[in-house]
Amino acid sequence: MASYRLLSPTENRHDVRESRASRIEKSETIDASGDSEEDEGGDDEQDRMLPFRRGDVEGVAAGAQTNYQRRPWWPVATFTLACVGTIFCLTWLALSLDSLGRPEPSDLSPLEVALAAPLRRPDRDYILDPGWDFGAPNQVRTYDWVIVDKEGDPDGIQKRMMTINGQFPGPIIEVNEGDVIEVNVRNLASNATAIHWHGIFQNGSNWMDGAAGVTQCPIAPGSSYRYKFNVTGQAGTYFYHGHQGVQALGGLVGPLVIHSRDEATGQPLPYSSDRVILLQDWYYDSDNELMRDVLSPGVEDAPMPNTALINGVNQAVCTDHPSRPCSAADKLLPTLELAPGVGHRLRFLNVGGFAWFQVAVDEHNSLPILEVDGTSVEPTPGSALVIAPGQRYSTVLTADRPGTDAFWLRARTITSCFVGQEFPKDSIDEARAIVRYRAHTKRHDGEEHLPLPTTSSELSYIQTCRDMSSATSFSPSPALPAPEYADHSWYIRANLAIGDWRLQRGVMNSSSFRPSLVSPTLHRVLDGLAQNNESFIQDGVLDAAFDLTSELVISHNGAADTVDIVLQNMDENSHPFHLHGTQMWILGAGHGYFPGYEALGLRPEGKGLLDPANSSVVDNPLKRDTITAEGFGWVVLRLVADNPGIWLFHCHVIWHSEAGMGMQFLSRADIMRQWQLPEDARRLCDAPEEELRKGAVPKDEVFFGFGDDEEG
Ligand SMILES: [Cu+2]
Repeated sequence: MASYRLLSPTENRHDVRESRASRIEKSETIDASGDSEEDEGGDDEQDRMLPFRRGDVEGVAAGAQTNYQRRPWWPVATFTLACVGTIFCLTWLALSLDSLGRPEPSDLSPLEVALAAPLRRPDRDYILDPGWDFGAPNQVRTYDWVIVDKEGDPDGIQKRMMTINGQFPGPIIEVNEGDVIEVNVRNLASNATAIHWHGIFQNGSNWMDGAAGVTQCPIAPGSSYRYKFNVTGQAGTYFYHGHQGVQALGGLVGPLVIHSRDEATGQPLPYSSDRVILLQDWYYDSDNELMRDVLSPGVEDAPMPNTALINGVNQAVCTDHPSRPCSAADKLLPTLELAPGVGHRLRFLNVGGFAWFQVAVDEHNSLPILEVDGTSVEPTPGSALVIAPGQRYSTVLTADRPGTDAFWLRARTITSCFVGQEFPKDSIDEARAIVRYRAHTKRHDGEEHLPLPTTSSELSYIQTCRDMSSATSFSPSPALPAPEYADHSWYIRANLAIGDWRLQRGVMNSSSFRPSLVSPTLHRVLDGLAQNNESFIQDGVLDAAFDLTSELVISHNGAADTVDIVLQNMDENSHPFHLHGTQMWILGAGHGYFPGYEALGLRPEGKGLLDPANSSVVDNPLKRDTITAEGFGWVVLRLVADNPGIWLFHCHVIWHSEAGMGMQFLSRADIMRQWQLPEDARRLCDAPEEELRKGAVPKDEVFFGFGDDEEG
């Protein structure tokens, strides 16, 4: 059992639990195998939570003995019991009468509750629990979500959104390493959906990965699905998002934090508070219409966002958008209230679909980094972050600047990532939040009207679009050495290409990914393996089992094959590539053509070190789940393909992934052939195809004929 050193006093724990009652419906302890059981250690646990209870009781008893030693004991005991009983009865009566006067939440349907909920989430919702029990027994953490369409105005301009429980962004999931996350999703929206848990390994639960058409059929409108998986062998900052079409853009996104067991004691940089900060680009037009437009014949540029949000908020300038319903008067910017003189952990997540962000806090030139996509790193000096869609960084900000107590936190979109494209004149390319030093934090969520910061930024605009690791050396801590020898090396070319009917599509080698929403890859693989179909068992490119023009699937059957991906970006745009289920070591990256393994200190095909005395390339390279391949550049990634399942590898720019810039890796078919797909996972596919396709990318055929007319 880990230590409880960071526990706050008992009453604080009580408050925290009360305020979180709506987040966590119930929890139960589990044993090491993940099975549920009754709370056997309950008494033991309570004793630890109330360390002074026994002593206090003994003290009272001793006092009583002194005062009443000449009287018989029973009248005192009877009187005390009578008093306690009366107080209990009166309290119960008062509570019952009080509740009679209020409408019971159960009188309202989940849809009504979600529609009535305020869209905006209070700032305090994204502060991690200060009384968190890092040593709690592993347990099932249960969340009930209703997905609803809702008119929202994150920055004042109204838009049709897709929300979880009527709020935006989604609720935080906060768990310990080894816990089980259970999310009951009830889809009351008009489009089908699937929820992907970005960065979660899903070891042994591939069908919970939430990639529509890859690991599951979408959850049709009106249907429900229970996601249940454990989070073992990983900790840090993650998120979840809709993985059908471009719906992650319209509100279906939220943070997920896994605490490591030694998080309270093992930090090289101390901090006194911990919170998540979600960054995202934001579009005013309908996401589905934008998707249809961008996939239409002759369209080559992705749509440019109208603005950017921090934790779901910004302030629009309504007069710039006379044709849109807008009221930004009540849009107070998010505020980070920080106790002065100490450090604060800020977990930045780029949950957007398109823009890279440069992030800094005015006048704070030190922003050391602790974590990169779930990998703990030696504290790495820095003053600003560059963060691609899908990436996360944890930093520690020390509230120690003299002179003033309010500063702007800025998240600025990096325009050099959009080659040849400009932001529209009326767009906002910088989202801001207020950093305020406050000794006695009163969290009134902006009810008080304090003066805004007057600080200015010294941040220079950057001219490149690369990951921070291209210029900064990150050292995972503890060290995570990569294998020296790769069993396979795959050369993958990624680009956007204009094909038939003048349709621009994302391409990997010669494949443009079209997921099958009615028959996900995982289901086909499991059926094929059950029938001993040889075409699913072979190693390498599965060209007999899949049509390579729409599904490039590469299989690794070895017990723990080491696999290299040499990713060559043949496009002027940068692409942030995300691999589901596994982290990747970055062995090298650069501009131009891949110079060959020798340039990295490795033998051809990655088969061992060139010089056995020099192993620096594999000693402790950064390991993460989302990396940027810069425009006309390359990266070499190494992974161990030991997680059984089918895993999507795709660009996290949503316009590119939905245009087909994705492929799949199949790992450990030998283990998968023993799997029995859960019935409820299979049942999602029973819905009619037109229901499953709601909110998905239109089929290419929809556009056929268009181009001919224009050209003819
Ligand atoms: Cu891309």
